Amino acid sequence: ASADAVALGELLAVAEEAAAKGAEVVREALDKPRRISFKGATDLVTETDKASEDAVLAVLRRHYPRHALLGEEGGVSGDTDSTYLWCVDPLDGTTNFAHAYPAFAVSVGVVRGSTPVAGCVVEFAGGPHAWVTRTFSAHTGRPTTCNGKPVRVSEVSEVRRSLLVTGFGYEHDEAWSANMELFKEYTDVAQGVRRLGAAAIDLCHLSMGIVDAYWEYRLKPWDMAAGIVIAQEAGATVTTMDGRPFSVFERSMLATNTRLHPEMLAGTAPKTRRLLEEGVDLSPWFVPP
Ligand code: 2AM
Ligand code: CA
Ligand code: CA
Ligand code: CA
Repeated sequence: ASADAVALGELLAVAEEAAAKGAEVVREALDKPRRISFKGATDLVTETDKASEDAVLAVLRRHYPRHALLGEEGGVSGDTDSTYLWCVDPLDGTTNFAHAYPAFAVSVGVVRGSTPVAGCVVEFAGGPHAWVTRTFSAHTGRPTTCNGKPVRVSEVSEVRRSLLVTGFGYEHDEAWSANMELFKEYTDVAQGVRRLGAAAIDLCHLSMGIVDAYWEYRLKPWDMAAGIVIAQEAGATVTTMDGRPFSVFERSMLATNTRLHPEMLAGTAPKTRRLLEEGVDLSPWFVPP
């Protein structure tokens, strides 16, 4: 176990170094005009997404030339037979970044099999005239930190006392519509439901107890890898939205402060099972060999 802990500590140090490099690129870009192009009608990408990914991947390749890498912008590279797969979201919350709305991040996570084992998220908060960053770090078996200090999920134990967060991807499909219904239902019963548009940040906010539960359909490994280990090591429970064990290749996620998990599942599971019965594809995004 101690040899494992050393390896995890090293993986985390590299995740932190890589995320910091990406964040430097993002920070510098904030002072310049942002040039936007479109992958789809509402699916934006900027030069900064790509520049940040290049900076992050350069650090990972230098330390681990034999590991597999998966970046949102560039896809898979490196040795796909490797035990480790790095999942990189070079700019999570691109739409927010494009508008200088303060909820975007650089997310670097490393997955063994289908389990995230270490990750770092650098969150940009504050907004114009007051940008600040928060760095969330975690590896399995060690408490999550934010800017070096331990963080913990909330102790809220009833949905009626909770602040929730969810997300909607750019595919406006059946799962998206089902989540619109869930959004409406939870708005009636929780103290509030937020939608920031940056999955990695939602998981970090869960880890520090400023939201109590988060769910979403259609997530990708790079959205979740770092955030999952950050949330779990701060006390969160993570499953699929129908209550099955979680893997980073699944396409629905329910992450809670643990106390809320049964009550939240009672809401998300029936709708998710109905989607599956209707033949909506919620199968894992990718199955590792
Ligand atoms: P991105 O900014 O890295 O593309 C899951 O909700 C992910 O989808 C988010 O983390 C965000 O990742 C992206 N996303 C959120 N809202 C979106 C929107 N309206 N259009 C496109 N992508 C969105
Ligand atoms: Ca994107
Ligand atoms: Ca993302
Ligand atoms: Ca992104």
